[in-house]
Amino acid sequence: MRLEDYQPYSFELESTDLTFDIRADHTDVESTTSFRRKNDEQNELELDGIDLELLSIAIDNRPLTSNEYSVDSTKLSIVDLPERFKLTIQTRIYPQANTALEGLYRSGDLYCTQCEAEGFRKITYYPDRPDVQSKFTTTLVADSGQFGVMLANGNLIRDEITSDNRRRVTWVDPFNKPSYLFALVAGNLAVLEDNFTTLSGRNIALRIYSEPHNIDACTHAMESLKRAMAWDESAFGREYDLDTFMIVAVEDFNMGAMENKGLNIFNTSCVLASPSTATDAAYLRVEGVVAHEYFHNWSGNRVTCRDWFQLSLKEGFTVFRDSEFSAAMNSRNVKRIQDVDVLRTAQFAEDASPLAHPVRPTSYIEISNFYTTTIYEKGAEVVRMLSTMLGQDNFRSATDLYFDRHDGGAATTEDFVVAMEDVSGVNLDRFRNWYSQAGTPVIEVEESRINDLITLHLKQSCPPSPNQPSKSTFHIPISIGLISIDGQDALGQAGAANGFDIHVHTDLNFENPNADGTLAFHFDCEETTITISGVPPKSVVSFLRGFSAPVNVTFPRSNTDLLHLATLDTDGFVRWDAAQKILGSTITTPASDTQFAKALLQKLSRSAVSAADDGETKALLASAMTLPSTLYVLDQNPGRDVIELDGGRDRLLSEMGIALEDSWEEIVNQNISDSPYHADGISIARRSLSHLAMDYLGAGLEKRGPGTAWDLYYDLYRRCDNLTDRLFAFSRLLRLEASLAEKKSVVIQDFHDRFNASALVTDKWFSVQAGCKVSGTLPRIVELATHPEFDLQNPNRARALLSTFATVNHREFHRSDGKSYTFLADQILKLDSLNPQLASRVCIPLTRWQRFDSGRQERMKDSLERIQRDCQSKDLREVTQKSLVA
Ligand code: 0A1
Ligand code: ZN
Repeated sequence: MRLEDYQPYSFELESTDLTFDIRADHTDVESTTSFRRKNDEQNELELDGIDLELLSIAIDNRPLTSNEYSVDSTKLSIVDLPERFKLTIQTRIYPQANTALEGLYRSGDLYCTQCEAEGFRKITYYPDRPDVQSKFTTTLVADSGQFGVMLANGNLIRDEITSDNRRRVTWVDPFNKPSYLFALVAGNLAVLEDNFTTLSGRNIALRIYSEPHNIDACTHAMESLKRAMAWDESAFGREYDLDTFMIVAVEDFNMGAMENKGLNIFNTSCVLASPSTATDAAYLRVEGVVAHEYFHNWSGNRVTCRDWFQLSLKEGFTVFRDSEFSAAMNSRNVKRIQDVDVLRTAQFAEDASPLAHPVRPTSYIEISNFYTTTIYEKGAEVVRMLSTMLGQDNFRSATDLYFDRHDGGAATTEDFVVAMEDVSGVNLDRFRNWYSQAGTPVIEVEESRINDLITLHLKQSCPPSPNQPSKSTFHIPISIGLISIDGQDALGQAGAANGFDIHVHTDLNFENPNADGTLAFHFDCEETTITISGVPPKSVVSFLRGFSAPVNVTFPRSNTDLLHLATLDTDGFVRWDAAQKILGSTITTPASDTQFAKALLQKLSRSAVSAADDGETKALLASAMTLPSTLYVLDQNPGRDVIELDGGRDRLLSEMGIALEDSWEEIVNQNISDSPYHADGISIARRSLSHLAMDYLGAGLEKRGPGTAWDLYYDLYRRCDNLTDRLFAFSRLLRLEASLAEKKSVVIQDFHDRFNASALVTDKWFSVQAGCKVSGTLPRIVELATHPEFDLQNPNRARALLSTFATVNHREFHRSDGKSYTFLADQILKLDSLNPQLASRVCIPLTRWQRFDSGRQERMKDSLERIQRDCQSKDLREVTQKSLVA
């Protein structure tokens, strides 16, 4: 599929009536659609359809004979049509045999749908594209005893028992929508009900459905939903439009959740939360995903995408919105750091890989492969840069204009940018390159200093990416501050207020939007110079505040300057980033050179000991003291031996564990809590701080004598009342000395038996073992893949074992004999025949082969080649083919 081939559809759809007759071994679907031809020249109707049994087809109630239409494995076409006509098609489908979880499928006893991006064509023949919209009426007919709950988009208008004792319900959705937003659900479900009064005083009924035994775990999702609804009104002026909003939790789901109009369908992992079955991270994720799907009602549903090349129009914007929401509900700095961490490890890696693609791609083979971190997370960064450049008020006016202009329509990323330009008057020509060019730009900074004059020389470039050997200049917003010797902001209004008289000279346009000492520069040329005069001695430049653009910065600077920033900068991101730099370079350099890491951790851990009981402060300290991930360090040093780096990381952990033992102990004692579990900011921050300190402490103890850390973790494991602590303790116990094997298997069994009733915690049981980075664990992973509770058909379970193994367990996944790659390839090929979308996602870690040393590269490619040769789906074929080209 190519962006340049886009053609509008030749017909308009006035209405779509669907009837689903659900039977034990098949479902019959009847669809009646009213078409109107848009112009006289085009008179061939093309409909999409895959894996359908066509039972009948009629135009204006007259059945067609087989020579009046043509049908192949993906399309149905009819020619010579009147200007207006009603098309009725009957198809038969087999939801119980649908393991791809696309279209209508069964999850346990429940029937549900997943239609984004192109699943509707597995239900009936239809123009399955986002720019074709219609009003849907949906009727479900099914056994009345078996299906207490029968739902579809919109409002329920009829619910009756038929003469043959079947239940028949009809739902009408008054809004136009594309087929990808269609949904139905039928099953025996419990419901949690609540309501919300909108800004204009309308009362909305809120319902969350789950399996009866999980319904108590839905309250956190419900509270999150109400907060999201209120926030979208105040932050973006967006009000909900239907009378009911429903969420259904299902156990088998390929992604996190789906924004179907008025009837969101969620992976249970993104709805359910109770202290003993969900971690702190899960509580935050539920809040974020509930908000994300809800926000799609405007950024996605009311204004949708013209074609799938525009996917980031809804996804990037909606991720930006949910991230702002989470920042407002929790801590802004902590959320920013988490987002940047994900972006720099996952998205930067994608951008540097053979699968790199622009935020607005120009071609694809299988659209499911494009639900990527580039479309989502980099897309959100692009929207964030626009909001930074326009400032809060103009950005809000521009989103208002965008919603207003395109309400009920299908838009492009260009429409979004034009709305931003129209409101602000800022020229965004070079900014558009963020949508069209792949790759992470690099900014090289050189600083020189003569007396009170600082000169910053800036140069931008962008490495080549597939089909894009050379790049044009980006328009990059760069936020800069200056931190004085005693930690004061010395630039801009804050600088003036603090008694500094500093001047900035540059050809770049720049703004001084807030009084916080941060200047925002528009870096839209290849090279430039910024000079700052009147700088007091020993002040340090604070660069790329708030991570103002998704770029790689090379800025050679002394550890002394980094230490200054890590401990004194007023910008949370820069503080964290400077700490990561010191710790990261210590991991890659010989063990003797730990003095700056030690000085840093000493200062930060002391601050933690004396910190007020404040969630934000504690959480920020915990992230600043967390060692950078092995893969992030590897990406800064491509080609290095990943296991060596992982070992370097562990060594630093144990060395610092010993060196600062007293502080760690004190942090643990201060932050471990005996009061009942709460997922509020301060409690979450205390847990992360205490886990961090226990990591250092435990690593130090282990170094002194094998097995000595057992009691530290086992004590927590035994007495905690929540999954966050228990999972932490469980995972650390498994990492300890091999001589503890017997004790470990007792704990493994104990964890298993305690939580066997919860599928989500059993997933964790698999993932902790899969992620256990002890050499020689592959046989255990292989054993788990044949465990009776392992199930390749359940995406959560498959990911818990396979994706965790491939992304977390560097030590064993990257063993040098390549046996783990072979194991993963075997599993991917098995998965391919069941669920191609999932198989292709599980394959991603192998496609990142370029970041590893040459030996591993060869073995990873061997596995990719075998997958390419033996795979069935175009999903996997696209991913393996593209990743092997480079
Ligand atoms: N639009 C959803 C993501 C999603 C995409 C594809 C799916 O099935 C293949 C399911 C969900 C979101 O962004 O939340
Ligand atoms: Zn989304």
